[in-house]
Amino acid sequence: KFYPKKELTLISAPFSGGQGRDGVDEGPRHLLEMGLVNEIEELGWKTHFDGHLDFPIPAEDADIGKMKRPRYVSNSNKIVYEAVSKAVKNDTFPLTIGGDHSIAIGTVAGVQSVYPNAGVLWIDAHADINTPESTDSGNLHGCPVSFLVGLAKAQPGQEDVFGWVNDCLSFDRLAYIALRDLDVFEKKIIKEKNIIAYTMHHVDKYGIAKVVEMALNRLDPDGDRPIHLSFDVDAIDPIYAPSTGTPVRGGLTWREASYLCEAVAETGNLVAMDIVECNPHLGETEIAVKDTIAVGITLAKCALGDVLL
Ligand code: Z70
Ligand code: MN
Ligand code: MN
Ligand code: MN
Repeated sequence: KFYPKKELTLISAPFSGGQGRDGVDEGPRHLLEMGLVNEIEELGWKTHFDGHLDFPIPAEDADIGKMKRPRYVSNSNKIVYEAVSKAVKNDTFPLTIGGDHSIAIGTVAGVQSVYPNAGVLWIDAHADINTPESTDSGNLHGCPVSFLVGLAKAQPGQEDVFGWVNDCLSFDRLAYIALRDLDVFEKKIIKEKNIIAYTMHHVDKYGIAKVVEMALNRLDPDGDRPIHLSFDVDAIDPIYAPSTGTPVRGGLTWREASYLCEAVAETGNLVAMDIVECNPHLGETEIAVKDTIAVGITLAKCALGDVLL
């Protein structure tokens, strides 16, 4: 089992360059203002927080193929990578709060740099596995997984800005839960590579408890892999988490999402977590925003052992 120590490094990644909507970079500030650190400390975790990461905007950042803001996304992720790998090396639990999901290039690569056998549980309405060629939107938050598993390759003559990511994750160490909005290429690659993937259809068919159990059994058959939980709040139904860039109906309930995090915590193997895509500028009302931020805090608490014991 990993982490009996209960020491956490909070990494704030106020980054929105992986998609087109302002405000997701303000997610971290809202999570902090709503008391994230205090809630974590009440669970007995010593928490280190050195302030928000700073992501310089490159002077020149022309599209590369369809990719939008490639240098900004890559350079920012190098900063996230350094922060996460340092936190893990210091024997602390990195909780990274975004920001859009492109920051998981850095968080996953950072965890993998210290735990090269770690499994990644990707909880999301989307698979985020588009390549720079397959993406329709050009938004890199729809592509982080393709870089991590080595599907994204710079084309001849193209500047290789993501070359440093270096396919650190093997297909059998990735598992999805809550998928329901996939592009044609994404469905194809999930089948072709036999990626562990549970959609909302599976959640309805088996229930969340069984789905988490099956996902963990396949991701970590011997129960000896560190687990990295990368949680996109759009996995959750917009009834509960409306303030996000790409809300998709038919998602996890608050309780299913909470249970999922609790069940992962229960393995004792969770070594890192990301909470991404809270956008406090979106949402019909102030209550909608508050609800979404509150969901983010709840996910962190459940993953950090609240209600267990
Ligand atoms: C689409 C794309 C997306 C959120 C990922 C969706 C992108 N597949 N949206 N995460 N919130 O643009 O690649
Ligand atoms: Mn704001
Ligand atoms: Mn995502
Ligand atoms: Mn998503």
